[in-house]
Amino acid sequence: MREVGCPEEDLFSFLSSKRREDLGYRHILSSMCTPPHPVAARAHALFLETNLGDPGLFPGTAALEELLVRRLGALMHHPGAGGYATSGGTESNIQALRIAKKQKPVKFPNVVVPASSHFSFQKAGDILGLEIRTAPLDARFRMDMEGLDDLIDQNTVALVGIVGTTEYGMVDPVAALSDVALDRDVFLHVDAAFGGMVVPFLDRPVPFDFQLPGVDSISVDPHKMGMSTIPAGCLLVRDPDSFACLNVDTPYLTVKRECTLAGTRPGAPVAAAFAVLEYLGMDGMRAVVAGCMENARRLIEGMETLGCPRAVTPDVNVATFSCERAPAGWRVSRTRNGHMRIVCMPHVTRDVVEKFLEDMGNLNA
Ligand code: 0PR
Repeated sequence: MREVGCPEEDLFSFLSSKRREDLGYRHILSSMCTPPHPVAARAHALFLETNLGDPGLFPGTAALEELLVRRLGALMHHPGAGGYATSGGTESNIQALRIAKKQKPVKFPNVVVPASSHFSFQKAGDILGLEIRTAPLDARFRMDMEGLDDLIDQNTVALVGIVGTTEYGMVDPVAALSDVALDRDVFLHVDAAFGGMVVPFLDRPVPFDFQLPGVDSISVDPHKMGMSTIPAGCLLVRDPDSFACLNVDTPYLTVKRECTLAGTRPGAPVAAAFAVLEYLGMDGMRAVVAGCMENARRLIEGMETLGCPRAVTPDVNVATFSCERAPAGWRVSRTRNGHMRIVCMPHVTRDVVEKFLEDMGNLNA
C-alpha cells in the first residue's frame, strides 16, 4: 500500500483509464450478462451498504429478499417456495446439490447431469465429493432420456435438468425427468440460471418448474436475462424446510442460524433484481424476451443466407452456427464442438445484429 494516500482526482483518472480498457457491451455477443436496466442501477445505488448476512440489521432489505423469492416462486408456479438470493448460478447449483446430498446420506453419492451441464456442476462435485455421471445428449443437444434409467442407482442423490443450456440454448425434457425423479424417488434440480428468466415469458412456455411434481429445486439468475446488477442469483426450493439441513449456528448475529453459503451477502443486487421485475412486470418482461427471441431468429436467418447454417434451432435466445471466421472487433464464443455461439442478450439489439451480419457479409465478399 502507499504510505500516503493518493489524491482523489488522480485515483479516479487511473480507475477510468483501467475501465476504458474494458470492452463495451455493444460488440460483446458472447456473454450471458448485459448492462443493468436503469432501475436496477438506481436501486443498487440505494442499497450499497446493506448486508444480508446479518438481516436483523437490515430488515427492510431482508424483506425485499423475501419479496424477490416470492415473485420468482410465483413465476415458477409456487408462490410458497423457499429460497434465498445467491451470488449466481454456481452457488445455487452447489447449494441445491448440497441439500440433495444431505437428504440421502449414502457412502458413494452420485449425481446425474446432462453432458450439456455448466461447469459449475464439476465444482459442486469436487466440493461435495459427488461422482458426476454424465447423460448423453440427443441430436438436438437435449438430455437423452434413453439410457437415463441405467445411470441411476441407489447412490444417486440427484438428477439435473437444464433450462436454457449455456452452449446451445436448449431446454431439457424436464417433464420426463420429473416422472423419472418421482418413479426412482430422486431429488430433481433444475438449472434455469439462464432460461428461468426467458421461458416463462415466451408465447408457449414449456413446463419446467414447480408445476411438475418431481421438481425439488430451481436455479434462476436475475443477473443474466433479469437485467439486474451482478451478483444476483436465486435458489428456489419446493419445500422451504429443506434449507434446514444446511443451517449452522450463528450465535452472535441477529439471526441464530444461517443456511447460505456466503456469510456477508450484498443487498444491492437483490434490490436491483426486485426493481426490474416490479418495474417491467410480466408485460415488460414478455416484450424484452420477445425482442431477444426475434433478434435470434433474424440472426439465424441472416447467417444462413451468408452460408453459415445453424447448429440447431434453439429454445431460448442463444444461436449457434457452423462458421469458421468471425469479423474483427466482435466477441463471439465457441462451443466445445467448435460452433460459433452468439447470445442475443437485450444489448444485442436489432441494429447490432444487422451490423454484425453486414460485417459477416463483408468477410465473405
Ligand atoms: N448454469 C447455467 C446454465 C449457466 O449458463 C451458468 C453461467 C451458470 C449456471 C453459472 O452461473 P454464474 O456464472 O452466475 O455462477 N453461464 C455463463 C457461461 O459460463 C456465465 C457467463 C456470463 C460467462 C458472461 C461469460 C460471460 O461473459 O457462459
